[in-house]
Amino acid sequence: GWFTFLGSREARVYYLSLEFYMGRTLQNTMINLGLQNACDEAIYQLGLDIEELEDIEEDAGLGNGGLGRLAACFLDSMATLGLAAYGYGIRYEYGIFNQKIRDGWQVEEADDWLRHGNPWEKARPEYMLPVHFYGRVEHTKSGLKWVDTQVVLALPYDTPVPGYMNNTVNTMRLWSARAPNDFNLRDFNVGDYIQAVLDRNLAENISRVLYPNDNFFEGKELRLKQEYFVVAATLQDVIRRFKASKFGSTESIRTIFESFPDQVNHAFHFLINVLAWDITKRTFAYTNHTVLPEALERWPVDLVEKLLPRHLQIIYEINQRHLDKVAALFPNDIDRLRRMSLIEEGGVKRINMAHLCIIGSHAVNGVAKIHSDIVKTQVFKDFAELEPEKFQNKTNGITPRRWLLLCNPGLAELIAEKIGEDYVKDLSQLIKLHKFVNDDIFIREVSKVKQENKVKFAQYLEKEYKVKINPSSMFDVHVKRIHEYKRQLMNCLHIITMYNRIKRNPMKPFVPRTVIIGGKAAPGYHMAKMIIRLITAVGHVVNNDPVVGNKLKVIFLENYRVSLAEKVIPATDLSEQISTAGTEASGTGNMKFMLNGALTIGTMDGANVEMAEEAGEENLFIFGMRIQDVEELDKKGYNAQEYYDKLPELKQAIDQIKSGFFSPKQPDLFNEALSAFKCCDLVYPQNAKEWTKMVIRNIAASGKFSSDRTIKEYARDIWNVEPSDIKIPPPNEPRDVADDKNPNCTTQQVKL
Ligand code: AMP
Ligand code: H2P
Repeated sequence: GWFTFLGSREARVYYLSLEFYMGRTLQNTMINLGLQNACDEAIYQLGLDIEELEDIEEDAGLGNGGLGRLAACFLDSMATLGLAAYGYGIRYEYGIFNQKIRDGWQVEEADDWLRHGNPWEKARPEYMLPVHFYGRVEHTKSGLKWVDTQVVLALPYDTPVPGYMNNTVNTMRLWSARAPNDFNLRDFNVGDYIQAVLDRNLAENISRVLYPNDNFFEGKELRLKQEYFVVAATLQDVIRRFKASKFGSTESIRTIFESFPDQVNHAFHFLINVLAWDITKRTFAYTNHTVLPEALERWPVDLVEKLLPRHLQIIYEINQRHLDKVAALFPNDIDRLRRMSLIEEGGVKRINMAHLCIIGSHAVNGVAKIHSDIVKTQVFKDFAELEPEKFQNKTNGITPRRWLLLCNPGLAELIAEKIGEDYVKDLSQLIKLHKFVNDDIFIREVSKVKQENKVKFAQYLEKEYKVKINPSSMFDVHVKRIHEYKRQLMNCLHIITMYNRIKRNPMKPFVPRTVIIGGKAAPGYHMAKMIIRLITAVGHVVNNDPVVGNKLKVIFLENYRVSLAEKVIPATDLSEQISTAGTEASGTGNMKFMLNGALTIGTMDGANVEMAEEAGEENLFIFGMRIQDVEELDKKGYNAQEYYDKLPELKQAIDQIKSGFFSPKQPDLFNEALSAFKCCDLVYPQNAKEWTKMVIRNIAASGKFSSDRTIKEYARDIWNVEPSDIKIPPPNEPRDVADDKNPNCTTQQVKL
């Protein structure tokens, strides 16, 4: 969720997220503060290797995948654009698990990322706040009261977020759960002091661990506690800051709340307990990140009633008013009322959280054109008919600082030589590279940088994992969370098909290929884990077949994470973005590969559609069904057998998996994995120069996908705030990085 305070230059933007997938901080800080060269030089003088030092830092893995990394890119862009923006989230003691591969299977290890301390954070005990849970609702003379609650304290930790070369440092504030000192002593366990101290863990478990699900809703009580914890603590903090500001301090409470929406935007039920419904709507905006039905939150009413009894009553009240409005506009349309209700009946009664977000916000947006269309015309069609003006698109982006300057200095420098350095803050300038598409020297230099990146990555793999790959083969990379809709299984069928082609005709020329697949499976997602096992099994057979030799290698990249993405993406030739049309909301990995000079093999899904629009469809390898084809096929009924019967190579691959060819010790291992697949046709590159020209056309066309552009659009169309690119020079006395006792200092400034 997001929200902003104040429609003007003083506005504060609040980005609330259960995930901030920050990765490492050291190099990014040096780059954004313009200190990288000085630091490199100093470290070199000390006889040390800066890259070795950088590699010691743990990733801050407080996210699962694209959604959490988007939040991190947005923080960088908001600071770079000079918006007074705060990221608010949870300081998980354990981030996303570390993935180990044992005997070809995924095993999970706890991510104890704080073991050696975290030098980037500062605890702020002076801003600790209470959050209430459980209890009951009492009728009193002054109205309904929520009483007998259990209190957990929210202790904030601040991390600075520097903008790129603009003397601006924003704050990411993450809450840690602390038990009050009288926890379980006052009301319970009287006399059992030891047990009461041990029970403090129960309260502090709220911020213990990140839920490792990607695109999947699991209705766990602890997760609901996490969600309420971050919202309740953050809203109190925001209101406290507002009251202390020049807008809040001299006003009466009533007036404060009247001017609140102009100053804060994104969506919450908690707030209506404090503010009126229309103020809530004007304050919040809702961004939808997925349309997969199993990912959308539907909290059981019983659970909400137990944890937040008063909030449930308020949700019922909101629903009543909402349905009255719908009924007035669409009389006698009972089915529409059922579809649009916040409460889903039939079976377990549940609250549809997306419905609540839509009606409680002034804007609703998807994250790529195709996705925003689906949101508006399919998934939330009824709501768009009610309030069409709410619905918008904001295509995702990535920060060019981390995803080009930091991870691919060779390419960044080459680009700067041609078009200057301003593109780092205005990525649309990459279009100027177009005039070098036929420049032989530039073509050679671009392909040389790619080759260097590939050699470096190959050396890394050999050192860390003892696997040898051929750096002159094509690096075909499929890295992202393992999920059926992302179709790693289809990629695997393609690998088997290539293998069979080599075996059938070993003398026929074959473009040597190294297929690299990486990503974590949610620990409870059985099929995703089976897919990993299939990939490692196929790799075992292919990599050890002397007939195949150097032509084809299959690597499962262990423990894919932000810092590993920074290594593999610049070394990639071919980027796999092959989700079924209509399933991947946007994707952001696709953009990182495009910017780093990989060509995309992909479906017309998510932001791939706009990448093809920018670069020209002829500069991507687009294949597969379009969204209309998927709809038609769904109507007609999808019959996998038909494809199996029609396509002999596919039949062979499936038969091999079925017969235990890749798992001789356990021939029936993969039977269940075979139930779902789709097929595809590929185009192979043959001509190195033509390939690099396509690469240059892609880089030149990737300017749209900067998160700076995304944030500017949110600022203009949804938050009504103005980015201020030019910052006031720093004052003489340096200020405490997160000193928000200076209410007039919207962004904090650091003296270098
Ligand atoms: P996607 O759009 O699914 O390709 O993923 C978007 C981005 O999220 C990637 O480029 C990575 O930066 C990050 N990402 C996705 N999955 C993971 C993962 N398992 N571990 C670390 N980072 C990931
Ligand atoms: C999700 C979507 C992506 C989208 C991202 C950010 C939930 O992340 O599926 O398509 O780009 O949000 O909006 P993920 O990459 O984890 O699947």
